[in-house]
Amino acid sequence: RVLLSYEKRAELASNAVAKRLLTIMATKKTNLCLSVDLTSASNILDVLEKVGEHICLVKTHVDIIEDFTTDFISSLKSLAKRFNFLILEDRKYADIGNTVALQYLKGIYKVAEWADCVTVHSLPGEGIIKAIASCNGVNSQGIFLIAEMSSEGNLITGDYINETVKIAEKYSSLLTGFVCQNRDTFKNPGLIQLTPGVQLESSKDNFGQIYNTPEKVMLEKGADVVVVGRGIIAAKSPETEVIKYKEALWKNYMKRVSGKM
Ligand code: UP6
Repeated sequence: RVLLSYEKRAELASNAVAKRLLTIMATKKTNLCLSVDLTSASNILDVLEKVGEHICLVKTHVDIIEDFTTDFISSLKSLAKRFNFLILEDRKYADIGNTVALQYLKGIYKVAEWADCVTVHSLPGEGIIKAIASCNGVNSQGIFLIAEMSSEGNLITGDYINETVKIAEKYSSLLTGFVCQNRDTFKNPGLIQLTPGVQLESSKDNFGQIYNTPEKVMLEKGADVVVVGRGIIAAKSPETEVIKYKEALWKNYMKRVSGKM
């Protein structure tokens, strides 16, 4: 899987969002996802104005925004269109299917109306995937299933990972990919490995987040789309930093597909 180009992977993907994302990555020559974990709508939009051309995906946590409005969503969508990136709401749904469908469609945020894809825990079982897929949002739906986490001491076991991958095989056309940390976690080349926990230097934060380098996640861990949050948004100049990440990731992607790893 990891030796194939994103163009080839786009051909092999059966999920429409996976196809679109892989095509954007190949066209824009970037596999960087910005995790825009800021609490002010205008700060989010400002950062995206500056870095939008360098990313394939923006990852939001919409429930941390203090001044959320539907205007914010309109602006976010127009930036996504202008710069050609997709939107992933990292809600990490984890309840029974019926509740998740309500959380996805209703409430203040109406995620189904604007997010191209969402993240979902496999913990409740396959009903959670069926529930999201049954909601007819405006967009074609994409789902990233969480198979592994980046945080130290997380409770996910080998059996949990295997069972998660089995569910994914059954619903592969509904899935965009996995949130996971290792290249051996799954084999299907039509699914995308989204890997968070990345900074330019290996390190940890105060709450157990573990950071690996771009080189390590691309060459050893098999990441396809790489999520960077504070490495970019907490930097003095996000617009300078975003280019460093984009280039470091793409250089290692090129190494990987040319077989020089
Ligand atoms: N995230 C992880 N690890 C996971 C899953 N998701 O860090 O296993 C998310 C976090 C955060 C982002 O919720 O939004 O990725 C990482 O941000 P950071 O680069 O600032 O640590």
